Amino acid sequence: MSSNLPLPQLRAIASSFAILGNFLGAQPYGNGHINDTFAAIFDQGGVRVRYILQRINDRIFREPVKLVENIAHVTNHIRGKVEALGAPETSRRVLTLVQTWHGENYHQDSDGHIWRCYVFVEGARSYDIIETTDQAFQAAKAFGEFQRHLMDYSGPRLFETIPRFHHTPSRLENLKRAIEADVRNRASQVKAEIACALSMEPLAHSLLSLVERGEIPERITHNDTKLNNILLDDISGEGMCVLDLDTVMPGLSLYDFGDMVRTVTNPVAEDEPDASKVQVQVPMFQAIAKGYLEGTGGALLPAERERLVVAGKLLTYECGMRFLTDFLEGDHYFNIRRENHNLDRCRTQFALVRSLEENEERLMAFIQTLQ
Ligand code: ADP
Ligand code: GN1
Ligand code: MG
Repeated sequence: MSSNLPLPQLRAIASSFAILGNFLGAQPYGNGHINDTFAAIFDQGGVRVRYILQRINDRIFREPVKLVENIAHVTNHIRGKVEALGAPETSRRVLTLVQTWHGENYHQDSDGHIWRCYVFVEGARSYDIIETTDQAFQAAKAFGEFQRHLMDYSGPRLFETIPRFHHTPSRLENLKRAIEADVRNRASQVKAEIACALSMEPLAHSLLSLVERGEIPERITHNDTKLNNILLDDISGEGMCVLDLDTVMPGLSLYDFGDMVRTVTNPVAEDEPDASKVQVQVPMFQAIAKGYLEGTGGALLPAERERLVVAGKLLTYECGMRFLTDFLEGDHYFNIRRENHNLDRCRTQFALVRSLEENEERLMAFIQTLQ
């Protein structure tokens, strides 16, 4: 989601990037929760060509210039891989940063905010709710391939854009601090959600303890593999382009798989006000497990495969806690569009964790069939 900006301001920003032709207009675009995203249209020799303009959220990403440089390194590496594979339409398969007329990967506006510009990937779309198991498979396969492409990344060390991003025990500590401070006097309204979050504390340590024991490796991961961060081709349905590279940094493959479980197996929107509609879709889970294993091309260790279900529970729990914390703190992190928006989001997440627990044996039994 994006706030609106006056057209002359958007025109000035768009004109700082090395785009030929005439600026026709720009509109807020997409359903992201973090950055301000616009689709800008240019007339290039009689053809209307779109670009994505994004103002990076610098309350969340404190070093936006280093973040854009990360993205340049990652996209250059993946472009090399895609080209080596001989895949057609490279600029639809990896994000392409458009440079400014000065040859920079970003533009700084008069208020000091950092903007970037991407080639718009046409003929593909992102989904907030999945429709078919094939879409689930394709999305997971593409996120798996993304992970595989980064396994031999040897460019400059990537900057950690949000420290401890998936350190779930820290997320729980943040929640406890928010409950204690209760700056908006909201804690009494959410006693059940607080109790639920606290009762699941052991889950918070489930993957970190494996990393500490050296059982699962750190890799370069995406870390925000929600469904609307991938574009599926309109015609073939293939997972075309992985988006939202702001949190690409060292992490666990299981974080990427877990966030897909969170967003793909839920049959309703993340912000559905009636959490009783949340019920894990087992065939969707099966499709992403198959797709991710295929995309990663056999690179996942048995210790990782065994934790695919736990990862889903963990990432969903973590996200639910983050929404609850933001609700208690007055909604300053995630973009909201209505009262109690973060609370509705938190409730769907906790309902999904419960449903994953209820179906755990079935899901685990399916994973065994894949090994
Ligand atoms: P946020 O960090 O706020 O989630 P994203 O980078 O995910 O921002 O972008 C928001 C939305 O904009 C995406 O979900 C997608 O629909 C759309 N989008 C982003 N980049 C492109 C692109 N290069 N081509 C087409 N659509 C894009
Ligand atoms: C945010 O940027 P977006 O909308 O793709 C958030 C994710 C959350 C997600 C919940 C940088 O993702 O971590 O899981 O919302 N991104 C950041 O919908 O915090
Ligand atoms: Mg996004």
